[in-house]
Amino acid sequence: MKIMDAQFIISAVQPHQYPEDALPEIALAGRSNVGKSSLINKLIMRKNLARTSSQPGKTQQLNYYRVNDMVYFVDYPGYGYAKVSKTQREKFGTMIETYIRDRKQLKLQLLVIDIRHEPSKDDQLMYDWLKHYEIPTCIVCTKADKIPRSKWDKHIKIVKTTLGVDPRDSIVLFSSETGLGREQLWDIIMGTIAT
Ligand SMILES: Nc1nc2c(ncn2[C@@H]2O[C@H](COP(=O)(O)OP(=O)(O)OP(=O)(O)O)[C@@H](O)[C@H]2O)c(=O)[nH]1
Ligand SMILES: [Mg+2]
Repeated sequence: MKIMDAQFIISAVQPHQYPEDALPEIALAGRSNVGKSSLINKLIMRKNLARTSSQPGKTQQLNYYRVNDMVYFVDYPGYGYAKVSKTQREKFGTMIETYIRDRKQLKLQLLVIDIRHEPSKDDQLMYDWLKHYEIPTCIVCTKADKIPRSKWDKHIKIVKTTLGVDPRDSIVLFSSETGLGREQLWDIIMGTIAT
């Protein structure tokens, strides 16, 4: 994918702030620090457009990035960060669930998982929500560079069984360090946008 243009658009707190031009949206969910922002930066070949976290758990908005006047990436706040208060957690839950349920432009959800670890309870809850609302999902197992190649298959199997991945959903092995999986993920994204 050739990136001609990539821009940060808005940190949206309320649905009325979401863009109104009806471009397809690809959203990213995952635990705090799993590598969502790094993944966006890698996809769009910009080192630092999506802010990678110095303060985990701080982002409580939906961050919109527009690429090639063609698609938005929507970066969710990371979940599972211990220091976030219960009230904040509930606010987060409501915001995300509303977005997933109501946002017609949401064409594909990327659920980002650290390949090294078994998916958490929050990951499972998120995946169950997505399937409840029938959102096409791609599981992205990132930080692949952190384990030897010989272990990739075994770890992917653990992710698959723990989440109970729907056979219609794809799984991509990714690394924001090496760029592994970048083209494959773009192909999946373009495939969903086209339909
Ligand atoms: N080795 C390696 N490190 C990665 C990879 N992806 C992300 N990281 C590192 O992991 C840390 C967290 O990455 P972020 O992209 O900020 O994670 P995030 O999911 O956006 O975090 P929140 O915004 O807090 O939810 C950073 O130090 C990244 O450099 C990867 O594929 N490989
Ligand atoms: Mg981030």
